[in-house]
Amino acid sequence: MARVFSGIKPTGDMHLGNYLGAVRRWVDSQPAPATPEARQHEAIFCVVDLHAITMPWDPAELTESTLRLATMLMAAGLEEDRSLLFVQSHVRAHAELTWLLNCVASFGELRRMTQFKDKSAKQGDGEVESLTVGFFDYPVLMVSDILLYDTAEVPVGDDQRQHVELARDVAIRFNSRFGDTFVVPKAVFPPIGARVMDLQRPDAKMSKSEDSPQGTILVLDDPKAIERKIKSAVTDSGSEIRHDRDEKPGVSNLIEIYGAVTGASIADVEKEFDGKQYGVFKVAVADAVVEFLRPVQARYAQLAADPGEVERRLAVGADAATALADPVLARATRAAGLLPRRSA
Ligand code: AQP
Repeated sequence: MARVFSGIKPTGDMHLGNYLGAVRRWVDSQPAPATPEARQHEAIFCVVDLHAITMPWDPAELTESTLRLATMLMAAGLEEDRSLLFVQSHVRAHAELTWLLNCVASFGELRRMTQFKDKSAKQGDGEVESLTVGFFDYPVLMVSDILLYDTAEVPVGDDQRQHVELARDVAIRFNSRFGDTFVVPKAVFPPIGARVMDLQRPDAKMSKSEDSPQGTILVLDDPKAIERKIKSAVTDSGSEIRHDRDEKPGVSNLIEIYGAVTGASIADVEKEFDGKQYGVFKVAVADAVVEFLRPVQARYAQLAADPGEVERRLAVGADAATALADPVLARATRAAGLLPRRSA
């Protein structure tokens, strides 16, 4: 079985896009309960807190968000005997490998990263100067996250395509300069739900940190809020329930959401709602999303009542992740010619 690794940033609460684009696939990728050894080698997931500090942040909120997101991942179905879950900053090898790979990735590669280009374009000229070095460099941290675990597959949403490409490029370059060291990973995307769009701005992806509360369905939103947001989702002119991302981005987004939560294909959804009004369709989408999220919300309520247990699991995860990552880091530093430290 291919080893799987992926992560999520504690920049806010998990939304439906995170869940459909990534987390649900993580849950499905876990192998059946096996021996502890097998568990550690197959499905590895991480709350990537070091990625949450590239823009200004509030320390108390970060701590809280990290724990809440870990709890949500457990509620979503990451199980202790089937996968490994930890917090990125608890495993030092991530930051250490980043330095080494900073000296392999190029300035030009990072400057071409879409997120950097978009964010710098949004800032005024002078303000680009105040973006942090971490914001420019975080793709290399992400490369390290992936390569540290000899990852074969990275289940992510569509917005992460370019980052996984960078991980491939850096791994191939490192291997050709210093000998076979890293496994070259590939990204895997869900067949439907790889890019869930904002309900109010269907040309922008649903996002944790964009300020669009009405356009973003949070996994923990109560049924009334979900219903309200879906009912007020922007739709398109005309009345046909047809999938066409260019001509009908709003309706297409709802079709994809409905398909992703019910398991229906786009063609099936179009058939089911052929000749129906937008209003009827929206009620059906809202009901389906509410039912889909109900069990996760119930499990979250149970787990959140015992944060000590969540922290225990994260500690076990960090120990296991360290045991996997340290030898890979040592392999890379040795290949690069850094003098191995001998015991005194
Ligand atoms: N709208 C989305 N549709 C499908 N998948 C999505 N993902 C994010 N947004 C969507 C996937 O969720 C995983 C975790 O995302 P992340 O924490 O790395 O954050 P992100 O991709 O930068 O997007 P967010 O959640 O909107 O956070 P902010 O606003 O802080 O940038 C990834 O696999 C991602 O593809």
